[in-house]
Amino acid sequence: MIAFLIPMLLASAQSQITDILTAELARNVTGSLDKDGVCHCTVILPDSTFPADRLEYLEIYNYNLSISVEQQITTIHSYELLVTVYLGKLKNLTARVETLETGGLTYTELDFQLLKLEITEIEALIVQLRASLNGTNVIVEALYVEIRNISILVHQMESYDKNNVLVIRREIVALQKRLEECQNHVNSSRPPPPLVYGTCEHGGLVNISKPFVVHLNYDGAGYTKGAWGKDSAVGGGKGYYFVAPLYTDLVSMRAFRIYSSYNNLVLYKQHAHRSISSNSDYGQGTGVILYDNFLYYNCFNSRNLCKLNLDTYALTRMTLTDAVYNNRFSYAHSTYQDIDLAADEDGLWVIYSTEQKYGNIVISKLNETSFTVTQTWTTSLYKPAASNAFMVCGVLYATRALNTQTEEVFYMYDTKTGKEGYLNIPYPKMKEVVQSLSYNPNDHKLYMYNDGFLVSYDLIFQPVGIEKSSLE
Ligand SMILES: *[C@@H]1O[C@H](CO)[C@@H](O)[C@H](O)[C@H]1NC(C)=O
Ligand SMILES: *[C@@H]1O[C@H](CO)[C@@H](O)[C@H](O)[C@H]1NC(C)=O
Ligand SMILES: *[C@@H]1O[C@H](CO)[C@@H](O)[C@H](O)[C@H]1NC(C)=O
Ligand SMILES: *[C@@H]1O[C@H](CO)[C@@H](O)[C@H](O)[C@H]1NC(C)=O
Ligand SMILES: *[C@@H]1O[C@H](CO)[C@@H](O)[C@H](O)[C@H]1NC(C)=O
Ligand SMILES: *[C@@H]1O[C@H](CO)[C@@H](O)[C@H](O)[C@H]1NC(C)=O
Ligand SMILES: *[C@@H]1O[C@H](CO)[C@@H](O)[C@H](O)[C@H]1NC(C)=O
Ligand SMILES: *[C@@H]1O[C@H](CO)[C@@H](O)[C@H](O)[C@H]1NC(C)=O
Ligand SMILES: [Ca+2]
Repeated sequence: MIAFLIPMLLASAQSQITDILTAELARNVTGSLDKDGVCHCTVILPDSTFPADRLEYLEIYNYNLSISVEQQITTIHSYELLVTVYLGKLKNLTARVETLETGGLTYTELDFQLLKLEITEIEALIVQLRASLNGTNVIVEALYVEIRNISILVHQMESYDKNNVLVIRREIVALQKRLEECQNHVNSSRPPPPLVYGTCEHGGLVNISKPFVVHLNYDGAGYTKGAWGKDSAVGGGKGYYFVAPLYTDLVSMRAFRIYSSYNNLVLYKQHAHRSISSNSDYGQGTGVILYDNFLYYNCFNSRNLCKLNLDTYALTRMTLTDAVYNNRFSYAHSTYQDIDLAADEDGLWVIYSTEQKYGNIVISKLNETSFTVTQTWTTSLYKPAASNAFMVCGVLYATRALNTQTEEVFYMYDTKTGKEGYLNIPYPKMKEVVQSLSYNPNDHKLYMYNDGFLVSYDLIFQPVGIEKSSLE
C-alpha cells in the first residue's frame, strides 16, 4: 500500500510541473513559410520571456512536495509499525477470547476484567488511527472491524449468557452477602432459645434485669432486715413463699409467714404466721431459705444449722464445723449473716467462713436428707468484702455495692472446676442495703430483701453454645 501511494504522489507533482512549462513555451511562437517552402519559426524569447522565476518556483514547489511526501511516508511507516503491534495484540486477544468461549469454566473474573480492559484500550487506539488515516487504510479498517467484533463478543459473554459462570458467581456472592446480613439481623433480633428452668443448659450469668418491687414486708418499713423467697428446691416443693423480717434487735428471727401463692403474698392473704417460742430455735441473721417445704437458717447464737419442717414444725439441727458466727465475718452492710444458706439446680448449699481461712468464703454442699456436709470448697474472697452471695449451677456469685443505687456481681467461684474469676454485672437496687439475696432455680430469679422491701430480679444466662470468657 505504501509502495502504491508514493509513486502516486510523485506522479502528481511531475505532471503539474509539465503543464506549467508547456503553457509558458507555447505562448510567443510565430511561424512563416519562405519561397523554398521551408517553414521558419522564429521564437522570440525576450530576456523576460523565459520563466526562470517560474521554474525556480516549480523547483521549490517540487522540493516542497517531496518533503511533504517524505513526511507522509514517515507517518505511514509509523502507522505501519503501530498496526503491526496492534495486529499482534489483537491476535493474542482473539486467541484468549476463543479460549474463554470454548475452554469455559477455567477463567477467573480477574482475567476477564483484564481482557475487557485491554480490548477497550485497543479499540480506542484503532479508532484514533482510523480517524487519522481518514478511511484510506485497508489494514486499519480490517483491524477496526475485528476489534469491534471482539468487543461486542466480550460484552455479550457477560450480558447475554445467563449461564455464564461469572454472572452466576457474582449473583452467588451477592446472595451470600444478603444471607449473611439477614442472618445477622435474625441473630440480633431473635431472643435466645428458652432456657429450661431447673437445668444448667447455659453458659453462666451474663446480666440481671431491672428490679421488680413486690411488696413491703408485712411488719412494715421499720423492719429493714429480713429475708424472703419461694421454695427453691428443684420442682418447687409446695410452691410456698416465705417472708421473715428480723426482730427489732436486728439479729434474731423470731417469726415468719408462709404464703401458699404469690397472689396471697401480694394481698397479705391467707398466710400462716409462725412465731418461734424458744430462744434456741430462733434464727440468727438473714441467710434464711425455704427448701422443699423446710425452712433452713442459722440457729440463734451458734454455728448450727436449723431445718424446720413447715408441716410439722419439727426442728432438726446440725453443726457446721469451724463456721464462725455472731457477726464475726458477716457480709458488708448486713450484720449477723455469718451463715448464708443457698439453693440451686444442684441442691442445698451453705456459704460461710472460718477462722482457719481468715474470713474467706467457704462453701459447703449439704445433703438435705441426711442433713450433713458432703463437700467443702474454700475461695480467696474475703467474706466481709461481699454484700451477699448466691449459688447458680454450682457456681458461687458474690455481689458488692457500687453505690447507694447500684449493686454488682463481681466475683464467681465454680465448685466444679475450682476456678474463680472476676466479672462485672451491675444492677440497680431500690434501697441502699441488700439484707438478703437468694437464687431460685425454678424461675431463675433472685430474691432480695432490700431494707424492708421485697424485690426480685430475672437472671439472664449466656445461651448454650456461646462460651463465656470470664474464667479464661
Ligand atoms: C509575445 O511576446 C510579446 C513580447 O514579450 C508580448 O507582448 C506578446 O503579448 C506575446 N504574445 C503572445 C501571444 O503571448
Ligand atoms: C515551500 O515551503 C515553504 C516552507 O513551508 C513555503 O514558505 C513556500 O511558500 C512553499 N512554496 C511553494 C511553492 O509551495
Ligand atoms: C501474546 O501473548 C503471549 C503469551 O501471553 C506473549 O508472550 C506475547 O508477548 C504476546 N504478544 C503480544 C504482541 O502482545
Ligand atoms: C477525509 O475524507 C473526506 C472525504 O472522504 C474529506 O471530506 C475530509 O476532508 C478528509 N479529512 C481529512 C482530515 O483529510
Ligand atoms: C465480525 O462479525 C460479523 C458479524 O458478526 C462477521 O460477519 C464478520 O466475519 C466478523 N469479522 C471478523 C473479522 O471477525
Ligand atoms: C447466628 O446464629 C447461628 C446459630 O445460632 C450461628 O451458627 C451463626 O454463626 C450466627 N451468625 C452470626 C453472624 O453471628
Ligand atoms: C442488662 O440488663 C439491663 C436491664 O434489662 C439492660 O439495660 C442492659 O443493657 C443489659 N446489659 C447487657 C450488657 O446486656
Ligand atoms: C444423701 O443422704 C441420703 C441419706 O443418708 C442418702 O441416701 C443419699 O444417697 C445422699 N445423697 C447424696 C447425693 O449423697
Ligand atoms: Ca445469699
